[in-house]
Amino acid sequence: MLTRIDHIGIACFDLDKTVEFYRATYGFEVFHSEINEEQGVREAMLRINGTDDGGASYLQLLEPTREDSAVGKWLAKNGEGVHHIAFGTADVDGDSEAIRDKGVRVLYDAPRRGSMDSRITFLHPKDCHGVLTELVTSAAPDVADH
Ligand code: V0V
Ligand code: CO
Repeated sequence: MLTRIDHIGIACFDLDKTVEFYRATYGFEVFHSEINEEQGVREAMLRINGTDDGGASYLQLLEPTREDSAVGKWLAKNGEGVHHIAFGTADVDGDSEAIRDKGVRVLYDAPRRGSMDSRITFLHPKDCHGVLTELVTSAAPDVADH
């Protein structure tokens, strides 16, 4: 079951400048940052709020590490902006299989590693009315997704 918005992914050209904008304008601080080479991103998670299910919602600021990455290609075509939305679930495997059975393309055969050791997969934007949609199970379900 999808229980919350885990994050909104925002593509940017310069992560440090964008982090500074969110800090100076809204007061949001970096909760976590990392480089994910498989996904080709340098990213910062800004924690916005906790939710009733014990999880949290974030803004995920994304700078590409290479031009041919998903975010690099998207930025070249569209410029900066909202790149994807991510729903949180305690069961990314089961939920993605159920959604695949409805005829929506799930991009990975098995979930891959996401931010903070989460497990993630993506639904094709062309099957989701133009929205690249991610499903996330946090690393510590006892803390984040119960
Ligand atoms: C591409 N399209 C999008 C889109 N990206 N539409 C909406 N939102 C997006 N973000 C459209 C694009 O305009 C084209 O439409 C069509 O899809 C094919 O795009 P393309 O430029 O030819 O690119 P592809 O097909 O090579 O790649 C698109 C997909 C790719 C969605 C397959 O971006 C992908 O695999 N994304 C999943 C991985 C990802 O995004 N990683 C970065 C975040 P027209 O022009 O044909 O109409 S990593 C992350 O979130 C992490 C680590 C985390 O949360 O922990
Ligand atoms: Co994401």
